[in-house]
Amino acid sequence: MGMPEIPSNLQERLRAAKSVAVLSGSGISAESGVPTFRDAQTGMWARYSPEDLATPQAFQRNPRMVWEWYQWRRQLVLEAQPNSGHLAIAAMEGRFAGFRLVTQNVDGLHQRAGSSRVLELHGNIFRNLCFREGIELDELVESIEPPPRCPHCGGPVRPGVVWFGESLSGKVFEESLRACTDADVLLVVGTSGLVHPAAGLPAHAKASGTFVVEVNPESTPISGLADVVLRDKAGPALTSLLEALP
Ligand code: BV8
Repeated sequence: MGMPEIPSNLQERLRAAKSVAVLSGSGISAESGVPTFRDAQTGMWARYSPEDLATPQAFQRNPRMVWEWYQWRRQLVLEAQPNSGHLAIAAMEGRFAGFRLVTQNVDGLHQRAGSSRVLELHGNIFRNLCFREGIELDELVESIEPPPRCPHCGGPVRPGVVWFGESLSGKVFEESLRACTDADVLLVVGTSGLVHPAAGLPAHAKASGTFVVEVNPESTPISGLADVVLRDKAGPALTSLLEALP
């Protein structure tokens, strides 16, 4: 299968663009072998849905199980490599006067691909926080019964991600909203557009006059408002897009 065609209107928009923003979701990490949020969970986690595990209530109910789910995911991500989609986005950074990357992902693969100043709406799976105090921890006290404990108060340690029912960082969200609405072109890559408030960013961008592009093999609630849809996988589509740049 040849590389995806980039429509001429999109090529023109990118040529004229001073600022470009990208909003990515777990679909961009799929080609790295990291399951998306709505893929069936595999192995021992098959019977759980992420929405049931990624909540403060689940952690309070069963800290060991939730902690071990994150340890399993951390290992998966450490064994994964950034793919051509991550690399194309990292390369785009140097091609526009203004470029911002906003991600819903917590896997850190954009940073490993070379992207800088990544706005992580939902935190990062490799950070550790005290569940009681909310502060970030650099060292943990191992305990016989996982999760490890906070060295200050002895509380259980949790991953530094935003769980369902938890508020995003106001600062990060404001900066992400501005990045999307200030952009001449917004590339929305690999997201089902179901998780709010992140899923509302493309509509805000569109309302402010941004040219919105969706890159996703499947249609989503964002497809209807996109000016261009590249119904393709992120890797090949973003590689073609990068090659079409002046
Ligand atoms: C909030 C970190 C205010 C954790 C994540 C009831 C009570 C409380 C809140 C709510 C409620 N009802 C609704 C809400 C709001 C809730 C929400 O939106 N729920 C959804 C399920 C309806 N949101 C929240 O709770 C947010 N906080 O609202 O705060 C508040 C506070 C208190 C009380 C009320 C409100 C917090 C949301 C953040 C949750 N944390 N991650 C962790 O990772 O463990 S979200 C999680 O989903 C991931 O970060 C993931 O990125 C994100 C979104 O999913 P997607 O990235 O879109 O991934 P998905 O699998 O869905 O789709 C993949 C897509 O890729 C597909 O479209 C597929 O076609 C495509 N694809 C596949 N392969 C490829 C590809 N695309 C390109 N190339 C490929 N190769």
